[in-house]
Order: sequence, then structure tokens, then C-alpha cells
Amino acid sequence: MYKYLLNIILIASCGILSAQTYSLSGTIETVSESGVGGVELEVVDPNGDIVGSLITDCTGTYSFNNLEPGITYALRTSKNGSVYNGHSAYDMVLISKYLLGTYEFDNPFQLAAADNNESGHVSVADIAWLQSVILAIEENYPGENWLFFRPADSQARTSFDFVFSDDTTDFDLISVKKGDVNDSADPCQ
Ligand SMILES: [Ca+2]
Repeated sequence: MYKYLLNIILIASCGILSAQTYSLSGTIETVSESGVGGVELEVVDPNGDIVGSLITDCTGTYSFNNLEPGITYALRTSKNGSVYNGHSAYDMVLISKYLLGTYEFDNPFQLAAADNNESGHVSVADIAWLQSVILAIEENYPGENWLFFRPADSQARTSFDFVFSDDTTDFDLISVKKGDVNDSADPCQ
């Protein structure tokens, strides 16, 4: 009888263990720590299936549940807002001063925002593209016009891999608008 009960308990325990799932949450903020709204997020499993999706509100917070441990998921990010958001001649001045060596960006994220054409470095071509967008000669930049980073990683990405061993509550991202090197864009737009 004891053995029978033990088997039932073991089977029930295995059922509970296999049903254990985790959650992922975090905040997407600008460098000045304002929440970024309108970010389309997708969680993708190793088969390429989308297991969760949402669009952030202006708090920039997000949360996904029912994720399994030991699996490498990808968090995909996307935001293509108004190209004019945060653009001014002052951005062109700052990029020009950077190229002349009289100005340093405060962080690698603003430096990445200066690389409008995503060539991997900042040049006069980026100023030309910014001017073309401001003058409505060009409609937009190559790719989407908001960039995303992990705080310790200066490389902009559109997909962030993660593996669960426990609930992850601080998978935060930093986002900047392309061309907006002085962080004046409204992150809610
Ligand atoms: Ca700006």
C-alpha cells in the first residue's frame, strides 16, 4: 500500500515539475529613463514559433508568462515611429562637433543614434541623411528608426536571446531614436 501511495506521489510530483513555467519581465527606457511606448515585442521559441507578443504602453514595461526553463528564447523588438520625432538642427550640430573632435557623446547609445545609415561609424554621410530627413527629401532611415540595446551592450540588436533557470524580472532594454543624439524625442510617440 505504501509503495502504491509513493508511486502516486512521485507521479504527481513529476507532473507538477514538468508544469513549472517562468515569467520574463522588464522595462524599455530611453537613456534619460523615460518609458518607451509603442514597442512591438515578440517572444520566439527555438522552433521559430511566436509564444507571446505585446506592444508596450508609455511606461515601457512588459511581462510574458508560461515560459519553460532550459530553453533559449529570443525577445524580438521593433519600433518604427515618426521619423521627425526628436529631430532638430541641434542634432546635426552635435554630430558635426563630434566629427570635429569638440564633442563627446555621454554614452554609446547616443553615438549609435548618430550613425543614421547604420554603416558602423559616424561620418558626414549621417549628417547628410539627417538633413535629408528633416527636409523631407528622404522619408526615413534604413531599417527601423528606434534602436534597442541591453544596458551593458553598446551593440544595437533587434533580437535578444535568453535562457530561463528562474523568473527573470529585470530584462531591461535601452532604446534610442535614430538621429536624435540629444535624447529629445518623445518616447511615447
Ligand atoms: Ca534631438
